[in-house]
Amino acid sequence: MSLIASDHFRIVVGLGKSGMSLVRFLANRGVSFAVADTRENPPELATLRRDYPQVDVRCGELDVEFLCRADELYVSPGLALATPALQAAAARGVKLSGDIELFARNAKAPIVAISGSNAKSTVTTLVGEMAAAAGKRVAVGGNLGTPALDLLSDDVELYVMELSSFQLETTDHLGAEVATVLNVSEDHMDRYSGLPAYHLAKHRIFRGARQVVFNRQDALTRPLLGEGMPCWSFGLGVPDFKGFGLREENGEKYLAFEFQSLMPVRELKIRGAHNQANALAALALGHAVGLPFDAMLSALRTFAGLEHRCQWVRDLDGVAWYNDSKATNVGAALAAIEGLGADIEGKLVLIAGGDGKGADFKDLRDPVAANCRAVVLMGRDRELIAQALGDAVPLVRVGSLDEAVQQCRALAQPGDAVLLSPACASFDMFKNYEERGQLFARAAEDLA
Ligand code: UMA
Ligand code: ADP
Repeated sequence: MSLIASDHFRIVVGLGKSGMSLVRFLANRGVSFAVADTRENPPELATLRRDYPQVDVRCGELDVEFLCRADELYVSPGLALATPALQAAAARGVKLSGDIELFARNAKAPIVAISGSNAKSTVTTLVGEMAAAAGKRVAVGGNLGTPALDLLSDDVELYVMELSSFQLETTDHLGAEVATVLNVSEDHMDRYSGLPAYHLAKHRIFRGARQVVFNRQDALTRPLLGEGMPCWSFGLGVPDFKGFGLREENGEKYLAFEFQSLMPVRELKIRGAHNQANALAALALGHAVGLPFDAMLSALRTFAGLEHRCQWVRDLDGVAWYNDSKATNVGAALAAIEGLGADIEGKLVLIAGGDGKGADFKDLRDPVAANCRAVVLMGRDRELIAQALGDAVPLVRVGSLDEAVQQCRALAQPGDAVLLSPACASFDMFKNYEERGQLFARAAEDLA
């Protein structure tokens, strides 16, 4: 069964990476469809016109009459479902769906589904590496890397999927073998009415799941469980039955499962308490899908972390420089400030600011006061951060990242670390967080 009715008409809304994966998927299955995008020149327009010249594409403001020709709209995660034209179509009986729903209906191998405000990419990549080390034919992607539909293949034995709240909003029934929300802290408050709405979107990941993994240190990650649902936990405390955690033996800290020590923490290449939690989450997910411990531990010993996540750039005159450009929300920046702050002799000189997505920055104040020598502020929302920090530490305002790097060079003392961990998205000043991180690393490397 193709699991997609071919006698219906669909419209793909949004022609970015996920939209283009939908186009390929629908075209390969002979489904009739069109494409719409609110942008005049969406990123994949040239590819679509080259590879599928017969497909009807409408660019610019969404036309409700056009949308209502479809039985179902596959909406990009980049577009809010609250968009009036989408809501108008929905009110007239058009179903709003997305690429992950189609993926779930068509995937024949078990799915490990991973969401959370932070650490998704790190944990997804780790579970992927664990599965590969165990000899599984594993496909890794979703919100990270390859779009979900492009991963579908009869050869795949296990899917490891990073899923965003935006993708989950259009997913009715995922049916994962194991699902987790790693942590919940404010993010994307420009798309949600508040934390409850965001939390609700994230928890859609548990729909139809056969097993769950939750974070013992974050009550917001616990799903409402059906009776008898196998349930594993992770957290930095001592683990109990069905739990992954940390144990101390002869003065040495170990990653542990239930009452069994697995591996000394010092053998991990990824640093900081938050990364210990990430390693434990990956072990719990891998264990739930039957990966052997020896393969999982060998992956943990070699995984050096992803680019732009608390990544060491260089040492200069006794000051270490770290790129944490992926810290696009307050929770991620807090993990870096507290994690790295505890690891260094001196203080942090922090670079923060950008597009705050409607976040409240007040939670930064105390950790910044405890760990930072100064904060260099840039970007659209720098004054909002300045207000939240008050007089906790000296604040320096700059107009560019290069200027920020120069200021940090002047402010940092031997034993200190300079940390780019903006607590904000990058779109006000850069193409994306990767560009921000690369420009920071280059500017830091150029310092003499
Ligand atoms: N847009 C419009 N009009 C449209 C469609 C999109 O203006 O009709 C704009 C929106 O501002 C939107 C942006 O374009 O935010 C990108 O939308 P897109 O449809 O071009 O996006 P894709 O290239 O398909 O990328 C999406 C995910 N993007 C978002 O959720 C914003 C990618 O996650 C994901 O990798 C990709 O699908 C494949 O699955 C990126 C992301 O930033 C990495 N995700 C957020 C995050 O991680 O915090 C959730
Ligand atoms: P995501 O895909 O959810 O954005 P990443 O693995 O890319 O997650 O990490 C994003 C940011 O979150 C990085 O800045 C990283 O330092 C921070 N981070 C990593 N692990 C955690 C954690 N367990 N809790 C909070 N923040 C974390």
